[in-house]
Amino acid sequence: MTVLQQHSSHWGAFTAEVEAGRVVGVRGFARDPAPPALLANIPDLVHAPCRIDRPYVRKGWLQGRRAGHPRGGEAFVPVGWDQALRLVAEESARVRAEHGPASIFGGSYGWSSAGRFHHARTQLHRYLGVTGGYTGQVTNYSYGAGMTLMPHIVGNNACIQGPTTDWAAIVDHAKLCVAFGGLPAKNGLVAAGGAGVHEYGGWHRRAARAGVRMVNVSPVRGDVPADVGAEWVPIRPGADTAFMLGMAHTILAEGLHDQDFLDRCTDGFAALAAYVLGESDGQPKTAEWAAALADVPAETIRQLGRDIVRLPSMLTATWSLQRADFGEQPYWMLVALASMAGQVGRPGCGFAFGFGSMNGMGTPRIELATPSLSGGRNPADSWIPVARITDMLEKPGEEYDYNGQRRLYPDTRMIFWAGGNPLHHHQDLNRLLRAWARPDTIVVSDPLWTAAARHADIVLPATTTLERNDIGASSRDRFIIAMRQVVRPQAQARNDFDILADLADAAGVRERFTEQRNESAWLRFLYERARHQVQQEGQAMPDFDSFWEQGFIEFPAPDQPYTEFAGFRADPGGRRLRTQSGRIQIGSPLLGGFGHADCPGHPAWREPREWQLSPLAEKFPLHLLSCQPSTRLHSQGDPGRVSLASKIEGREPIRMHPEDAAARGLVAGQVVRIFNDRGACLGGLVLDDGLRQGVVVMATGAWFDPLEPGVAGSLCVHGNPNVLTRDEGTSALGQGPVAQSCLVEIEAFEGKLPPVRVHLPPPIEALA
Ligand SMILES: Nc1nc2c(c(=O)[nH]1)N[C@H]1C(S)=C(S)[C@@H](COP(=O)(O)OP(=O)(O)OC[C@H]3O[C@@H](n4cnc5c(=O)[nH]c(N)nc54)[C@H](O)[C@@H]3O)O[C@H]1N2
Ligand SMILES: Nc1nc2c(c(=O)[nH]1)N[C@H]1C(S)=C(S)[C@@H](COP(=O)(O)OP(=O)(O)OC[C@H]3O[C@@H](n4cnc5c(=O)[nH]c(N)nc54)[C@H](O)[C@@H]3O)O[C@H]1N2
Ligand SMILES: [Mo]
Repeated sequence: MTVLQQHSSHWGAFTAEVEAGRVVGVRGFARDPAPPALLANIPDLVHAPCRIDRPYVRKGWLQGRRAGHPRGGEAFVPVGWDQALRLVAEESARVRAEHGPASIFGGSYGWSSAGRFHHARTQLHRYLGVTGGYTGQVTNYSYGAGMTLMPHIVGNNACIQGPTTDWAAIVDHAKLCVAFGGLPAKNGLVAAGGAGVHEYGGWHRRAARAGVRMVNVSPVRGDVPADVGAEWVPIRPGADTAFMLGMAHTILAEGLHDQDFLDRCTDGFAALAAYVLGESDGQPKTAEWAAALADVPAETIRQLGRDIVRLPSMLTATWSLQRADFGEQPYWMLVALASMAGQVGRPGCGFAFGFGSMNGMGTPRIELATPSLSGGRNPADSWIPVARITDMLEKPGEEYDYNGQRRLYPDTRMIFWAGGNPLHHHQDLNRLLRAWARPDTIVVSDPLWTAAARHADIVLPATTTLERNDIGASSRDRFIIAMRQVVRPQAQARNDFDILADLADAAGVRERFTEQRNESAWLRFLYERARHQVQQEGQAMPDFDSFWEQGFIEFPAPDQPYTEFAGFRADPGGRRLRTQSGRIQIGSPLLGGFGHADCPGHPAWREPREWQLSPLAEKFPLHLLSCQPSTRLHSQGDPGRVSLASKIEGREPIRMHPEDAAARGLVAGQVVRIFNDRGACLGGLVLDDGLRQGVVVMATGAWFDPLEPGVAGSLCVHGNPNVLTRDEGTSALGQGPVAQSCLVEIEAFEGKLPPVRVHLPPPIEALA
C-alpha cells in the first residue's frame, strides 16, 4: 500500500510516496506549475548507502592523535550515542575552559534543510550560544561582497536579497533588460526555505512577449533560456566592470547622462566622472578601452550605453558576478550606470541583483513575516567574514581588514559543523585541508557521509528532513508549507534539536536551550508568532491546527507592481536612504576614507588577479566558471538519481567549446584531468558551442573524493572544482569568496580510471 505525505525542500514542496516504511517516490506539489526534476533525488538521499547509521569517532582521535594529524585518511570506530555525546560535551567544556569560547568555531555555514525549526545551523548556534559562545561567520558565499558594500551605497540590501523591483513592473514598463550573467533557468529551481510555486521562468518569457528586449551579457549563451530570444554578448569573464565603464564613458562623452537625477538623488558623481573620462588617472574608459578587456566589439558597448538612456531600462546582474576578484566593483558600477541613465526609481526600471540567481527573486509578493527560529545571542561576540575560514585556521591572532575595521583571527581549537559541507563549498580545498589539520577536534553532524563528515573526528548521524515535522517558508515565496514527517528516523539518526538538547543537558542548560518546548510545541509557537505579526500586517492566517490540517497557506499576490526606489526618486529629501549622504553614493567619501586600494572611493576597474589577460594564462589558458548545478542543490542530492544520471563514467561533467577540445585532441564523453598549481580533478567532457571560447564550466557540488584520502593535494577523482579555485578575499572591504576568478588547463586522463568511492561509507573498524 502506498501512503502519501506532504513535505517540502529547498527545491520545492512535494508529496512523498511511502511503501513499507521507505520513500519510494515523490510527486510535485499540486499548486506548482513547474516542479523541478531534481525532486526525484529525494528517495535516494533518505535511503542512500552512505547514510551515517550511527555515531562514529575517528580511530586516531580516540587514540589521542589530535591536532597536526591530517584528517580524512583513517578508519572510523562505531560508538554509542551516550559515548559520542559525552565526548563532545567533555571536549567542548575543556576547550572553553582552556582557550575561551571564541576558540570553538561554530559558524557552521550551510543550507541544511528547508524546515524553519529543524534548521541545523540555527539550532547549533542556539546551543553554542547558551553554553557560553563561539566564533560565528557573517555574510555568505552567495553575495558576501555585495552585501557588505550595498548598505554604504544605497542604505540596505533589498536590491540584492529582495524585495526589489518585481517582474510585473518590468513587464508593464521596461523596454530593455540588460542582464549581466543572464537569467539562468537552473538557478530558479531553488529557494532557501522552499517554494510552493516555481514561477521564475514564466516571468522572463512574459517580459519578452511584452516586448522587453533582453540582452544576455555572459560567457554562456544558455544563461538566458533559448525561447526567451535574448541577444547574446559573450563577454570575457571578469570584465564586467570594464564593460560598464565603457558604457558610462559613451553616456558621458555624448552628454546623455541624467544630470537632474544625479544632482537630486546621488552623491559623489564628480569623482566617478573624472575617472571615467581619464582626468584622474590618465586613462579614459572609452568603449575601445573596454572592448579590449571584455573582448566584444566597442560598438556593442557604445550602443548599449545609448540604449539604456533612450529606452526604459532594467539593469541586472547575477550574484556570481561578485564571487570574483574585486567583486564589489561590478555591483557598484551597475548602480552608478543605472543612475547616470536616470533609470533608478522609474516604473519597472533601474537596477537589481540576483534575478538570475534564485526562485522568487523579482516575483511579486506581499512582504509578510514568516515562521522562523532565531539563533539567539552569541555571548562570545566573535566572528569572521564567512569565506575567511582557512585564513582563520592558518593565522590565529593575526590581523585582517573587513569593512573598514581591523580585526583579529581567533585561535580555533574545536570546530562544530551542522548542516553545511565546507569540504564542498570552500575554495582551494587543498589549502583548507592543510589548515583543517590544526584544531584539536572537529565534530560534524550530517545525515550522510559527506566529505566534511569524512574529515571529522566525531560524526553524529542526523535525520533527514523527511524524518521529522517542520514548517517550510521562504521570504521569496507566497506559501507556508506543513512539512509532515514522512518516515521514521533511519537507523540511529537523531534530530539536531534532540542531539543538542542532550548536549545542553550535559552543560546544565537544557531548559535554556529547549525553552521547555518539544518539536510540536516549537512548531506551534513559531507559527503562532508569525501569525500574530502577519495579522498586524493586515493579512489573515488560520490557527495552527487548521494550517496543519490544510497542509499549506497561500497568500495572494499583490495587486500593484513594485518598483524599488520609486518613492525615493519622487522625494529624495523626505525619503532619505541610510547612506552617508542620504542619497545613492556613486562616490563614497566613507569608503575612500577606509584607504583600501582594492575598493577605493568610487567604482573602479581593477584587473582581476587571475584571468585570461594575466601572465598565468600562458600556463593555464582556460577560465573555469564553477556555477550552481542544475541536477542538485550544491552538494545536496549528489548521490541521487538525477545527479548521478548527469555524470560521465561517474565523473562530474565539464563543458567546453568544441574548438578548445579539438585544439587539445579531446572528444565528448572522455574523462579529462583539469588542473592548475592548486590542485587537480577529473571530469567528464561535454562539448558546448554556446560557450565563449576559452571558458569551461563545471558545476559545484560533486562530493570531494581524493585518490589518497588524508593527503592534501591528491587528485579528486570525482570532480569537485574547489580543488582548483582560489581562496582570497574579494577586497579588504567585503572579503567575499572569488571562486569565479580561476584559470586551469585540461588534458586527457591517461591510465586506469580510479573508482569513485565517495558515495559509499568510509572504512569502519571496531576497536579491539
Ligand atoms: N567554486 C564554487 N564554490 C561555491 C560556490 C560557487 O559558485 N563556486 N557557491 C557557494 C555558495 S553560493 C554556497 S550557498 C555554498 C553552499 O554550500 P553548503 O550550503 O555547505 O552546501 P550544501 O550541499 O547545501 O550543504 C548542506 C549540508 O547539510 C546537510 N543537511 C541537510 N539537512 C540536514 C539536517 O537536518 N541536519 C544536518 N546536520 N545536516 C543536514 C546536507 O546533507 C549537506 O551535507 O557553496 C559555495 N561554494
Ligand atoms: N539548481 C540550483 N539552483 C541554485 C543553487 C543550486 O545549487 N542548484 N544554488 C542557489 C544558491 S545558494 C545561490 S547563491 C544562487 C547563485 O546564483 P548565481 O551566483 O547567479 O549562480 P551561478 O550559476 O554561479 O552564476 C550565474 C551565471 O553567471 C555567469 N557568470 C559567471 N561569471 C561571470 C562573469 O564574470 N561575467 C558574466 N557576465 N557572467 C558570469 C555564469 O555563466 C552563470 O551561469 O543559486 C541558487 N540556485
Ligand atoms: Mo549561495
